[in-house]
Amino acid sequence: MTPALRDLDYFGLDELLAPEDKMSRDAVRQFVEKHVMPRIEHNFATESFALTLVPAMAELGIFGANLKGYGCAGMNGIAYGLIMQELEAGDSGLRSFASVQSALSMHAIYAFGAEEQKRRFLPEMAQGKILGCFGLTEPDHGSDPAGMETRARRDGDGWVLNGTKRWITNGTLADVAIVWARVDEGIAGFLVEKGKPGFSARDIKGKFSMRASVTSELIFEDVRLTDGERLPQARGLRAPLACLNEARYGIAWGAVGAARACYNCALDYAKSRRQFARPIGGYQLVQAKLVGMLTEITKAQLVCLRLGQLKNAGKLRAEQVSFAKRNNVSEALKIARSARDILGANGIVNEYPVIRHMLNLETVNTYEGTYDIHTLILGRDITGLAAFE
Ligand code: TGC
Ligand code: FAD
Repeated sequence: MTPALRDLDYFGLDELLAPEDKMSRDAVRQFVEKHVMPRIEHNFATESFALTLVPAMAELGIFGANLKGYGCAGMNGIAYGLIMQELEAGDSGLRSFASVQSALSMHAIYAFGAEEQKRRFLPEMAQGKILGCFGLTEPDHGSDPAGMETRARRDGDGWVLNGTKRWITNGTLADVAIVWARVDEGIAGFLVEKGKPGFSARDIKGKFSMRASVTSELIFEDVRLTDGERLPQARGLRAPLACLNEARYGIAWGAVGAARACYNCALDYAKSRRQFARPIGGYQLVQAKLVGMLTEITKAQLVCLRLGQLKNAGKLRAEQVSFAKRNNVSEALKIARSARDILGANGIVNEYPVIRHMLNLETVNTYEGTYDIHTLILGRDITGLAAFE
């Protein structure tokens, strides 16, 4: 097993997992070992996502994993979290691909679509034959999506869509974009299929983070849509924000995978690298760093497990998801930086996965609500006072 994918279970949490959840996790870990690790550095170097991975991911039930019916695997929240963790131990871009397909695009159709839309899209999305993307962010509206300028105007019994979405994962790969737009009554969601006249997408190049993931800009110029292309149950900003809860849940778990990969790598390195005639792992300062990593990973694992229990019981609050996303991602980022430091000069080359994870986690700390936005969400929850404006 590649060291980066090795398990870390200091508190014996495995004993608390159901056998079938562990089987799902182990199958995804093997997939990452066999199919992702041999090529991930190439994809990161060439700013590309390996679409050849998609059929095997579909076979493992990764797409729409926790949705019921429509050809989806119907996994519980803990199994879903565990597979996100394994994907992100490979690369955050791989987990992002799965998050956007499942938690954002499929979930939007599942929760807010008409029965006909669900039947048409979900089974093929579960098989990876239709890819989705989720367009909420705009060039001038990131943390504050309520200010969005993309607009759908009524035209007879249809709609005309105009606007730009930016920083959209899988934008040019997607067959269907879930697009959030202002309408007279508030915010609405639309299904915009590739090839629609007036709809174009182009990739954002030159990223230093998430290079093995496609990030795009979507442009809508007088795109004509029918009522059948609107998500009928999505009314107001609460609809896209509900989709974000699902994705943030997966990220909270996923970040632990990236952190674990960095820790494993730093531990092995510290035991074998000798300076001043001794392994550097024998020095107290290095041990303090490793113990700090172990502690934060273990705490994040405990947060995830409880998060999963609450989700399975239908009791999970959005603010608890914010707590977990904020904590686990920022701790994973600190762990990646610390691991990079332990590797010295070797910490900056792609012979080791650490610098790739570290750079990716800069994005993960920003998207799906920045660290500070989640601070404000929690601040509002405990004080009853909103500090966004
Ligand atoms: P606010 O007044 O708080 O809420 C508006 C309405 O929405 C409801 N609501 C939620 N519902 C479900 N889940 C949540 N998490 C919710 N948060 C709020 C709320 O009850 C209200 O409902 P109603 O019926 O009363 O109208 O809205 P606000 O404009 O003050 O904004 C609050 C804020 C700042 C927290 C929100 O805008 C926010 O979360 N901003 C961050 C934006 C963000 O996270 N964007 C992510 C884009 S997608 C992405 O990054 C994908 S990355 C790819 C990958 O996942 O891998
Ligand atoms: P801004 O909102 O401009 O924030 C800049 C800084 O200001 C941050 O530090 C922020 O915390 C701070 N700030 C903002 N408001 C406040 C406030 N009220 N108080 C204190 N501080 C504040 N979006 C999608 O819709 N779909 C996707 O698939 C998607 N994929 C992405 C993939 C990548 C690789 C990246 C980098 C982004 C992606 N995003 C996506 C966009 C992402 O969600 C946004 O970048 C994020 O929400 C932050 O918005 P912003 O970049 O405009 O930053």
